[in-house]
Amino acid sequence: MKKIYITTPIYYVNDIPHVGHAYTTVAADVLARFHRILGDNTFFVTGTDEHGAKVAESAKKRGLKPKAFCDEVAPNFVEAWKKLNISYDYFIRTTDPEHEKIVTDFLITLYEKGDIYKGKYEGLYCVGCEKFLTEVDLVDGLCPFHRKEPTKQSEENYFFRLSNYIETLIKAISDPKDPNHYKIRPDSRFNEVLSKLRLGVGDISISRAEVTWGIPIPWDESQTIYVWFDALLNYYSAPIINHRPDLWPADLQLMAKDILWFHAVIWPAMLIAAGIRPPKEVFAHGFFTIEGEKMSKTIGNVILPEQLVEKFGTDGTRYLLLSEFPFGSDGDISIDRFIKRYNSDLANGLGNLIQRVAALAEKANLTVPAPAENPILDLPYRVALDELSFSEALAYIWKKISDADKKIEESKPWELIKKDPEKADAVLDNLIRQIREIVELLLPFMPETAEKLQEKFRGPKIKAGVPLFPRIS
Ligand code: ME8
Repeated sequence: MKKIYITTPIYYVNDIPHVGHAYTTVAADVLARFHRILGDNTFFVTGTDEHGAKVAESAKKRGLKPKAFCDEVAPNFVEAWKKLNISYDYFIRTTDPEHEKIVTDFLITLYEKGDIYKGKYEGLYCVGCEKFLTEVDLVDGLCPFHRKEPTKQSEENYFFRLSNYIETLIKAISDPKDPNHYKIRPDSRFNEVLSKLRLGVGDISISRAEVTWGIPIPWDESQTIYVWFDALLNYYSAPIINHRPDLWPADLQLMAKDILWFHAVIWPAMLIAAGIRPPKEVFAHGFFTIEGEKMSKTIGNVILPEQLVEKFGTDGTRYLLLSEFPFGSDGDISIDRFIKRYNSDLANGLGNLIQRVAALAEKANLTVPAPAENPILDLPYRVALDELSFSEALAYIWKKISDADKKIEESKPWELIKKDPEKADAVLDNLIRQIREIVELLLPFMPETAEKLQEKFRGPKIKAGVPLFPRIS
């Protein structure tokens, strides 16, 4: 049985779950559901990133102790994922004591190997990013992501000898035969990482003297572990906490391009340093804007998953998020375009086909045989999903929908019902088989809808029922 362990980033717990988080999480969910259908041993993890300066600041603003604050807000993510029907196997929180213990032990391993040393750090820190920036990163003196001036920080920190691993990493990403080989996809991102590695990379600070909200450095309690060092290890802790260490290495780690460097360079280097195999693949999808603007609280254009679910339903939202633009690319979304696409693809396309065929089958009083037990998913669809080309997999399904529509137009079963009932039955029987195929392919993307349709078209008698996707404005 093939194993597949899929992860999303663990999102900063202080943030409100928004459509950006939903994008990655829905994508991961589609893959997890697809692999479960294929019969693979699937494990899907998401969760929340709960330590560090940013979370501590938010807790202070709310007048709460950091842990109490995290306990209050972490359920926001659990709730959001429930609304989107996310089928994660485990939700990890970095304040879980088991995770904290794994992080501490991991750090001790690197320390004992001589990969950690004390040094002085001076640099520009952006709390929004939870990372040091260089002058090159700044735009007009500001962090380009958070549009804030970074603060100057100078302190004694512990460093990880990342620079020692650059050659190892270059070999690991370039040579499929390397024992530490891992893929970075899409290719453009691979090239980006490779050229940056070739330019040379310095060591990184992995502790903080100023930040108290974090896991203490075991041999020096005046410092806490840098939030990213702690957070990345969630991927490794989750299987151990679940008593399934055999799930490691992760097979597919999803994120957006904003945090690719942490996942494609720092994370594998940490693992290789500890003698652990890196994940098999990291995939960075694009960033989307909202009507051409970066999504931000300041601009006030943040879209929340529940707003979308309220308007388009759970499955409508899942469909719209993944069909809008190719997964690896940057894109733009807008509610207006979502409405148009909903009406054209879901109300007219899928909804209309279902309604027409079901109504005709009812009218013809058709009897259909039970569907086959083990449907076979078409090859082009499987290839598209293996490539994480969600929009292509969906386009493949929608091509089948329009083919079925054409078939109805050509054969005019509503006329045949009177003129030639036997032929009408044959045509409708065929259409129902096509719909069943479409429904199988929809399962990972629109699970609730697909299950309802499986029920509706199971036979022996089919009823028209109510439309699934009434038009909206
Ligand atoms: O970075 N377009 O968490 P985070 C596409 N805690 N994806 C988007 C997006 C957008 N406009 N906005 C957010 C962190 N995302 C760390 C991760 S992992 C060990 C620690 C998604 O809450 C995308 O997946 O800032 C991005 O990588 C992630 O949210 C960042 O989430």
